[in-house]
Amino acid sequence: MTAVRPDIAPKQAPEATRFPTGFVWGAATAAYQVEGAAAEDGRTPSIWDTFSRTPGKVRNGDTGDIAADHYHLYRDDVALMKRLGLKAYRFSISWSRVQPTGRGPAVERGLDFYRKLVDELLEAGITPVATLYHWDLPQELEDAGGWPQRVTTDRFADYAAIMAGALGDRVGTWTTFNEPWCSAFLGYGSGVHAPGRTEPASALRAAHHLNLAHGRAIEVLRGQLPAAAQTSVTLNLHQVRPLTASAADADAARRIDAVGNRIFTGPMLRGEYPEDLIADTRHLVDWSTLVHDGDLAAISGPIDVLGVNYYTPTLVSTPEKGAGSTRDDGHGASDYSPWPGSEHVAFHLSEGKQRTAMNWAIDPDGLYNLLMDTSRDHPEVPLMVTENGAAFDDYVSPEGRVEDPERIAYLHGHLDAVQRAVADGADVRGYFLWSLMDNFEWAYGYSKRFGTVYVDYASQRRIPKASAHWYADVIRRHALPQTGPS
Ligand code: IFM
Repeated sequence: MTAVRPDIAPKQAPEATRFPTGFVWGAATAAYQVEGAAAEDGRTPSIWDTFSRTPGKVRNGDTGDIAADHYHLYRDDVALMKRLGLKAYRFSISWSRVQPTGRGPAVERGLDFYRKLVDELLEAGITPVATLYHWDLPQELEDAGGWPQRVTTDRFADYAAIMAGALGDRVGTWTTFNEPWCSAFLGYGSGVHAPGRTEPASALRAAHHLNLAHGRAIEVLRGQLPAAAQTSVTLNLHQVRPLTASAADADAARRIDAVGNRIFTGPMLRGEYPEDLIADTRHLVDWSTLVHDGDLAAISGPIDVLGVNYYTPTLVSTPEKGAGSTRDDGHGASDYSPWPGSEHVAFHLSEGKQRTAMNWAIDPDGLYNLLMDTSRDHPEVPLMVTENGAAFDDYVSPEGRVEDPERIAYLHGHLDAVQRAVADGADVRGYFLWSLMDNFEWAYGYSKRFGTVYVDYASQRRIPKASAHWYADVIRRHALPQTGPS
């Protein structure tokens, strides 16, 4: 027998690092982006129905009228999720489907859709994760003033009670809002999202009322749901970086962190608005009258999980840096800024990084840093990556396949970042890929494909992309493959 000399022994592949026991593997969608059936079973228009019908607001004049027709195809979609081995599905509820006009009694036909969807998921062994609000305010509530009006928080608390009553016996994880920053600042600041208003003061007022509505809904959910239920909110926390080490760029980063992140984490997790945010914006709103006694206590009721969405970092400077463009912050072009009080900050594209079809730099370290920073700043709350993914220009090959190696590389890099953050102490409980399937990408319509499943909109045929098979394999192993994609 020939002994193998230690110095020439074949290199053993290192044992793949497994994700923590109980780490949740999921995929996410949102009602207006996938459901379609916009006028069926009593649903009334939301602000996105109105916005997408307004000429010039959405690319190609696309609307969510049909979208991926999930409303009719949900059984097939759940079966597909099961085949992929998904353990959880994060979806949102269309408020105007279950409570048309946003007031008054619920419509049973609307509630039935979600009951059936949830039952189908449970039957397939997939955990439902319900988001109450993913940007689609009933149009009648916008007509009454929308999120800048405090009364909208009353409507949201009523709606939360309806949903807890209808689904509380079968949904164990509830999220109040998805990315309230977008609702407030893209919806009422830059106007690139519905309802398309460009009023900096209204955007700040909307942010406070979204915070308050979150707190009030958490209280309602806590009062109605079984003790084991988990409550959460999902924030698109900006991983803000200064362009240079200058004091001016550090101040630009501080400002964007304040109005991009701490405007939500401050009241929700610390029970206070940051003083620097108030100073930066006090020429626009009177915070002392906007925030009533008791609001901060209501907003800061405990949550069980903080959802974090991450796609790309945010690189900022003072405007004198020249190369920066105050318009291209990655959130869509507008003559109006979504950064009230900090309109002068310039945004930059990171050099030397590959980009997605959204022109967003691919930077997994941003996710690592975001998870580490958030767990350092808020160690009391476990984290969940509730969205991460990428759009690429996917197409079906003549053989009927969709090869998306760039998406596999993106997911591999970002899941590796999650694993590094977990190894370094961040309490990250799971990962939801955005998105389960191609869908209506807001102002970009159907021109951007974020899905791990391709949707042929003409036939509504679903084709799992190569990344879906790759993700299924990761889920099965509970670990990343040893080598990244070439
Ligand atoms: O499609 C959106 C989603 O609705 C919210 N988070 C970002 C995604 C990609 O832009």
